[in-house]
Amino acid sequence: MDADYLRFLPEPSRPGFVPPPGAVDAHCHVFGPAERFPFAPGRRYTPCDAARDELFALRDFLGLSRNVIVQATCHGTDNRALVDALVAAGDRARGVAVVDPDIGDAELDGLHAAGVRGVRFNFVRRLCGAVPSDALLGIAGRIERLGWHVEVYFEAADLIDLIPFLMRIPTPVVVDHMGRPDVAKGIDHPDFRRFLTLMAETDRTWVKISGSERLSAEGPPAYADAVPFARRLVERFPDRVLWGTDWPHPNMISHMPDDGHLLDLIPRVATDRDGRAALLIDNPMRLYWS
Ligand code: 0GY
Repeated sequence: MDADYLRFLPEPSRPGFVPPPGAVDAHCHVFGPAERFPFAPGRRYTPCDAARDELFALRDFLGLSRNVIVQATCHGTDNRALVDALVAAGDRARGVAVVDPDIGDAELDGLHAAGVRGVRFNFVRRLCGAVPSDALLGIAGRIERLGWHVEVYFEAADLIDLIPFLMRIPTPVVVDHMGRPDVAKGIDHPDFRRFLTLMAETDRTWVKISGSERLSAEGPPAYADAVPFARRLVERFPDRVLWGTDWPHPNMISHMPDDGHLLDLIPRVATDRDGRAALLIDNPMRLYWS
């Protein structure tokens, strides 16, 4: 089966930035291997195999300690590859699953035992079909007892329509990839300001400082046009930001990012030691491990 886009770099460069001990990559995926964990029949893209042991090798190479593995659309609601990775990682990984609205409590309990701590709702139209909001709210209500959160992925221009829905979610909400701003529009564009307002007004909203490589038009290695967005979020909401590589970078067509370069963005977006400790350790440990 051929993948639709580039394979991840097997040998990223060694970053100049040395993460503090205990640092968490809070957004990454495992894909397949397809022979063992087939991709979803209705998927919108076919990824390259990116197995758990390759993820763990990257974690160790970059000097990171833990992973948060997020279910991606290409595996649909079949969380077996995710669970396999979580079990293999032991306490060094947590997961975010995608589940069907009619999932039973026993299955949710099983996911919890494996290390799942959240469910993901995806509103990016090119990636998956829409699920009715009542069904999603039903899931959100059912996971509350487990102390889980909801992770949401959307494009910045769609936030305005999603806000009433987000307000009805009873759990913490984690927003992927900085709310996917259009960086060409600049940091003062109303779409990004709307997201900052949401963050300011709802202290249960968290954000992933990830995806600079997909948002940037200027490209590698500096991704200079995406950095101000990340820095603004880190400066304004130091205790609700999480950082992740997004390895193995699904759907990256322009180029395949070097994870060493992505690590070197960290001191540019979190410019002091306390901010980096919050971003890389304290915040993810509080959300996923407590
Ligand atoms: C994208 C990127 C991603 C895809 C997914 O669930 C997914 O398929 O998350 C990503 O990992 O950031 O926008 O195509």
